[in-house]
Amino acid sequence: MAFKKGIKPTLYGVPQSPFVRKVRSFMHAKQLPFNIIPIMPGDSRKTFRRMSPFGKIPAYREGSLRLCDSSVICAYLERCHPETPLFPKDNRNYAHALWVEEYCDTVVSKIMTFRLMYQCFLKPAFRKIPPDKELIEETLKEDVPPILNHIEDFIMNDQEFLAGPELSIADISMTAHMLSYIYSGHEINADKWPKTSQYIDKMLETGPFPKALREENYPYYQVFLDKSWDVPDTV
Ligand SMILES: N[C@@H](CCC(=O)N[C@@H](CS)C(=O)NCC(=O)O)C(=O)O
Repeated sequence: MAFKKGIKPTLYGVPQSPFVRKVRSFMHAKQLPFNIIPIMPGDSRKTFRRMSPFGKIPAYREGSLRLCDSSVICAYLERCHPETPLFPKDNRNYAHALWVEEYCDTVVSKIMTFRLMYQCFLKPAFRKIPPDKELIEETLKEDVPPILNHIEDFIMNDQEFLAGPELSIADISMTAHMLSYIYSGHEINADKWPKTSQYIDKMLETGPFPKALREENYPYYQVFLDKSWDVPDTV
């Protein structure tokens, strides 16, 4: 589906960000073409700040339209391109999908991205600072299990998707954010969380995700992970 007046939108943000991944996957699921400019979070350039005043990624530009926030961008795209719906039609499924999206954008991202992926991958790879192993251990013990228990409860035994019979924003948000856990070098324990482990594995192989993962050179990050634990104790 083409955009009005032939305008191809541009998405700003490094593709490994879960929030950028969420929008990329959403756009791939709708088969919408777009350019991507891999800007880092916090970029202070004026042109970027006009789209994203707080410097967060993603930002989105379509002609004179400037947007930020993954949820806003996805909601906008759903209105403009309803042909492949990604927000459930059924009212209850719709409300549930919004809740899953909100849970992922707040709780899952806080622990999986801003804590674990930052400590295990981003900090050692890009800032050359060793990870805080105590914090990682504590997070894995205290914070990760309640999240995985919660996700396990989200997944109904007989259902392929999280909010109704079709792929929706709930699946896109969940998969996009749970990738951060994998980026941090950890696996979902299939003995403890069998439905979650199976669900994420399946999601990564289907729908918009294979294309989204190719775009971010997945699993190239492992090169950095392996090195990270050997980084010397200096900045
Ligand atoms: N609510 C925003 C959150 C986006 C977000 O926090 N992105 C992170 C990168 S994963 C960021 O840009 N952080 C930079 C900062 O907080 O200054 C969304 O849904 O897009």
